[in-house]
Parts: sequence; C-alpha cells; structure tokens
Amino acid sequence: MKRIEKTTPKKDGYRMPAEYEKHSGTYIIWPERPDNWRLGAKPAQKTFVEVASVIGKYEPCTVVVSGWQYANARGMLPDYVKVVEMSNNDSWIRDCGATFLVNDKGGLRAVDWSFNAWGGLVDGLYFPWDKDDMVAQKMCELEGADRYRLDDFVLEGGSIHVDGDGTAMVTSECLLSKGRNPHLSQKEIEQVLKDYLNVEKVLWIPKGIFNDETNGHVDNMCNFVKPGVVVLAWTDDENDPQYSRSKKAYEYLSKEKDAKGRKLEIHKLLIPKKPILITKEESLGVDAVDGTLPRQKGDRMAASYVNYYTGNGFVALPIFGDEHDKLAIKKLQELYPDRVIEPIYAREILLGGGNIHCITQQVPFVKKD
Ligand code: KQY
Repeated sequence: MKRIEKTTPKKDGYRMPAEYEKHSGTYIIWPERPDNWRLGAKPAQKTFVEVASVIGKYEPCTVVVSGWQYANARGMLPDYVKVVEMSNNDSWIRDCGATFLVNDKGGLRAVDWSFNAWGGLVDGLYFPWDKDDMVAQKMCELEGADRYRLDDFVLEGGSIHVDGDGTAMVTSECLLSKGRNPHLSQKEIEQVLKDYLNVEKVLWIPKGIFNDETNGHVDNMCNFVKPGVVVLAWTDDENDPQYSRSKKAYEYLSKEKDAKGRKLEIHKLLIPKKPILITKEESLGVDAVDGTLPRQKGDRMAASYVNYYTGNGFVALPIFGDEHDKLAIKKLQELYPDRVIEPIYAREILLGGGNIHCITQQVPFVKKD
C-alpha cells in the first residue's frame, strides 16, 4: 500500500468518521512488557482477553502480538478473535495505530501520525518507540488502505475525538504540550487537524483527567455520544483535584457551538467515588526500568468511565468495583438506548496507564463492490 504525498484528506474528500458509525472491525495489541504491566502482564492479558472476547461477539476483532507472545495469545484468545503477529513496543493501539478515513465512494485511507510515546525525550513514557511508530503502516497493509504519513506532526488517536459531522475535540493540555509539536502554534495545529481529519471546527477543552500520564488525553475526559451531545467526566467534590478541571471543561463547552452551529448538550458522568490508588503489591509487581514511568504505591490512577469504546451495537465500558459503576452503566444505557452496555472490570488496564478506549482502534465500514 502506498504513502500519499503532497495532498491532504480534505483536498481528496476523505474524512474521519465518528466511532459510533458502523465498523468493519477492531484492532487490539497484546500486552507483554513487564515494566508497564505487573507480573509479566499476566493479569492484564486476562483482561485483554475479556475485552477482545466481548468485542468479537459484535464485530471482527484482530489482536496483534509480538512473535514471542504469539502462541500464548493464540491459546488464551477465543477462536473467533483473529491473532496476527506484529512487533510493537506496548499495547496502546488507539495512540500508535492508524486513524482510518472514508470517502463517500467506499474508499478507505488512513492518517499515519508520528508517534513518540506521549512526549518523546521531553516527557515520554518509554524509549524506544520505533516499533509502535510502524503499527499504523502495518494496519494499513492489512486493511488495504493507502496512508497520509505525517513525519513532522506528533499525535495520538486518544487525543482526538470527532463527531463525524464536522467537529473534533481535543485538550489544550495535550495538544499544546512541549513533547508533541512545540514548533507549531495552536492555530497551526488546528489547521493540521482540519486538513487531516476533514473537520471545520475544533473544540479545545482546557485539561483532561487529573494525573493522566498522556498529558490529559481527551478520550478519558469527554466524548461525543452523537452530533451535538457529549459526555463529560465529572465530580461534585470540590476538594477533588479533578473538580476544577471538569468545571472549566463544562464552562467552556457550555459556551461553544459545534461546526453545524448546535449548542452542545452536556451529560456529566461521575468519576469513581473513591480514588483508585496503586497498592503496594501492584507497585512491586512492575519491573523498575530507567526511562519508564515508575508505578509507586499510593499513586492515584486516572480512572474515568469516559474511556469507553463504542462498537457495532455495543459499548465496552470500564468499571472499577466502585459505588459509581452502577450509575455509569445506567447513564450510558440511557445515552445509547440501541446498544448493549458491556461493563468490564478494567483495573488491570488502568494500572498500565489507560483504559478500554486506549487499547482499541476501529476500522470504519466501507462498502466494497
Ligand atoms: O492512551 C493511553 N492512556 C496510553 C497511556 C500509556 C501508558 C504507558 N504506560
């Protein structure tokens, strides 16, 4: 498959569809690195199996895995999940994977952003990241999609959401961070998003979730339920460090309109009532390696129900064994009356630094003749 040069998706009539539009499938990367996943990733692998098994009930699910772990992954995953060998540095395909695009003639292409492990040598989370940076290209080969490669623009898929109707949302905390594109102004960054996602409006939420090691990815903070309707991570506890972040986001979104001139309907989704802290046992299970973010006992994890994944007929929702799990399930069922809510106990993914949305990447459905 080829690299497309000297043009943009906008010029070529391609756009990023919303996640809630129909998919032809989902990709996941198998977890294995012991300096991010405790106990050699064994507990995380069980949760990844659960996530892939749920998704695979609704749409084709492909798990890509290093050669070293291939036999183990194949043995643990159900037969209806496809397993393909692909080298990688870790399991965050939302961030290093392809951002697929469609046109109205059944075409499929992708944006292949530069990936630098959430901040490169400034505040990145591991080194090297060279294998992750090639994941998008390999997904394009498997899907038969030509790609727009941006060698000089760093972006992760978890730092953007689109509504499929002309609007994108990001956080300033992430997109303007020093480890991404410090050579570009906010206006220039916005222009890249407009050209490569083919949107007319970008919503700039100030900050993401407290202690989110991605510099506040939007996919943990806010999501489009449908055009004009968003769900926002929230707490009523004024003493919680999340409070001012969520309040500022709410105030910003209340005043904004989307690309089509709609005022946004904002639904608050409470974060877990009790902060999720790393236990001593969990901390001791992670290999300490220079250059990788340490996992210390008592550290607060960036737990949020907003990091859910929307697929064909379902929503895969992370839950934490918290009092607010039930509220999140109820709220999402109201917001997505036509989808099955699939709650998955996701503490092990959270301990790795993200959640269900961060470990999944959709391929949009296109009609093939
Ligand atoms: O998208 C994410 N939340 C990924 C976080 C990466 C964590 C690496 N330890």
